[in-house]
Amino acid sequence: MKFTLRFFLTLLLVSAVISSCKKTIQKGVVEENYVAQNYTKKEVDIEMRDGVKLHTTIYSPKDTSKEYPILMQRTPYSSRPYGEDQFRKQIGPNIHLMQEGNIIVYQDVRGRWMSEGHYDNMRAYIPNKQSNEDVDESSDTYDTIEWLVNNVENNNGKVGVWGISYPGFYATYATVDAHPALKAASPQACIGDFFFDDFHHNGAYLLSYFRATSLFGTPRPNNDSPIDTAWYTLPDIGTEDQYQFFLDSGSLENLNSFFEYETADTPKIRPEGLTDDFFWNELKEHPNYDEVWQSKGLIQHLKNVKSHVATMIVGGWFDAEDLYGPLETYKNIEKYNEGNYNTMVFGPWDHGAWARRKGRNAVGNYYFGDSISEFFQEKIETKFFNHFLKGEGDGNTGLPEAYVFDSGSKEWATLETWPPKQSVKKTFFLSEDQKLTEGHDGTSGIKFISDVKKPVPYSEDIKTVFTPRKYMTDDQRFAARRSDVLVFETKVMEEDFTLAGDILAKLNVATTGTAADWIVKVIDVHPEDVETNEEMQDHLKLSNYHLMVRSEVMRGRFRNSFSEPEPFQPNKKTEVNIKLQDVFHTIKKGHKLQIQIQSTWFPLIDLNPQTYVDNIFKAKEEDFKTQTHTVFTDSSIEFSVLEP
Ligand code: PG9
Repeated sequence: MKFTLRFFLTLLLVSAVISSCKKTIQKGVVEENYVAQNYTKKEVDIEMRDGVKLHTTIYSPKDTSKEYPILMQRTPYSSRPYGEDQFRKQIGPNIHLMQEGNIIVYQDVRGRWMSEGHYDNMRAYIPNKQSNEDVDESSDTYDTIEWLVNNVENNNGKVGVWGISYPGFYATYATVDAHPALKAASPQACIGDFFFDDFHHNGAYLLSYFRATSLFGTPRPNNDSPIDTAWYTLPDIGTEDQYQFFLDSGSLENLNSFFEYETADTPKIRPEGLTDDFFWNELKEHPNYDEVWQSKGLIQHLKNVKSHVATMIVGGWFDAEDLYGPLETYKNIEKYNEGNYNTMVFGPWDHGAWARRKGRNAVGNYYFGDSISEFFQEKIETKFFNHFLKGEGDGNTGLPEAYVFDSGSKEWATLETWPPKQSVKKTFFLSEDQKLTEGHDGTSGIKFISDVKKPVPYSEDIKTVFTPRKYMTDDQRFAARRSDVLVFETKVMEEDFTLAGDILAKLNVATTGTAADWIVKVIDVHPEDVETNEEMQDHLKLSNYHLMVRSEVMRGRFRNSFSEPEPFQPNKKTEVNIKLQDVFHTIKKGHKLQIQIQSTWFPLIDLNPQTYVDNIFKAKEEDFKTQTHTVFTDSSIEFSVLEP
């Protein structure tokens, strides 16, 4: 008898070990048709309060023995594949949440793909809705959740939303006038404001986004009807040398022809000066932070997020597309909604990298460590959603207020606040002998010629992009060796020096012209004796690598106001303050901290004519003039520093 029992128990133990190994293996890898095998799919057109129907795809676990929360993503990028017998390879925020079983929903937002209605980029929120015709992304989300919780079988009445980038914007929007069933929202790399995210940085137009414009501005054919295939094409500039192409193109007006779509079912008579691309028209007709852009900004509407919505804002320190958005979303929810569960996770990622599973985590040439994204997905993101959608939901997630990765020491930190309350301000001045010093030597001026015929490249790569990404960690030695890039650096650090929070460049400048852009780059200069990592481009080494940690531009005309631009007075010393987005980066002992200052950054941003014109999108050839700029040595850079 005893023997049999022991044998049986051993058998039980062995099978338990095998099945847990199987689960562990499964956890790491998505089997080919996992979704089709484990989920059913339905597609429905949900009617909004104004009668417009939004195309919605619902994946439900085949195991109907229990109830599940609903995890939803609203997107302008399509909920395809369309057809109830067509399945995505992976669904949900990550494979753990997919494999645990959740009802996963994707919805084409109003005016996109298979949904009815008309699209409006970053549709403005309507605060006091007067009728069912007053609709926005908040009301569309509310109406969608109302339908889902009342019509989807086996749902547990709790809804989570998530999304990266534009879908992140819609996830944030869901928290505004949130439906009572919404319990968890994770806006990730969420666009906050198109004047500071993506298409503009402090008013400078990102020319490097040029090819993305048609994705968001091409009218759908057949009078804007639902469509299940891509109706837009990205402009083909015919070369990988985007620097030369855009330099040769001259004024942005000369690019209009790329946005005249004969094939789309568009009005054959274009209004004077406009193109068929409604987004390109918006960009070029509204060069200032006017009512059009201000009304689209979402950050201003985060002052009354209901406490039943827990938020986890996620971003990447090296995200070239949306850095302002997630940081401002987290900070404003924190500031105006005391008592809400609101946390942030920022890692050493580029745009959306935290959702990928690549083993080695690197941004461009620079390696940060192994399985950082996988750690986030399993130990942070899954924990957050399970707690609020399947668990206690009392906020005791075991997660910190701020889960932040130090991109210099390459370690995670769990902090009680962000920025750290222990951070102090430390100011360095720019001295004539290219030093960053703690005191300043008077107010002499350092001059450089800003040549519109030879703007400073933002990257050495000969590559035409959809949107810029890799440059965020590129080596900056190529720029440091140009006479139109001013370089200032500290001595070799004798101990670790941790930057934690935002950076404020307080420049005193002058120009012989009447307009100028000012770019500041923060760089971690590596020592000679470091081993090169496998991601490094062949012509580079990690030895003496000038890692760009943060960078930002201020279009000088907006120095005092983003909505009321003003020219410079020639040769008049003028203050230009530039806030650089938060960093968490230790300049390690043996490294140096370097600042670079320049006035062109091409074609990341468009070329400033350096002559003041009302609208740079309509500048003429003769407006573009080489000028001499001056940076005075009473300019300073104020860092947020975490004292050891
Ligand atoms: N924020 C990203 C983007 C927006 C618009 C143009 C191109 C990129 C994104 O949604 O991925």
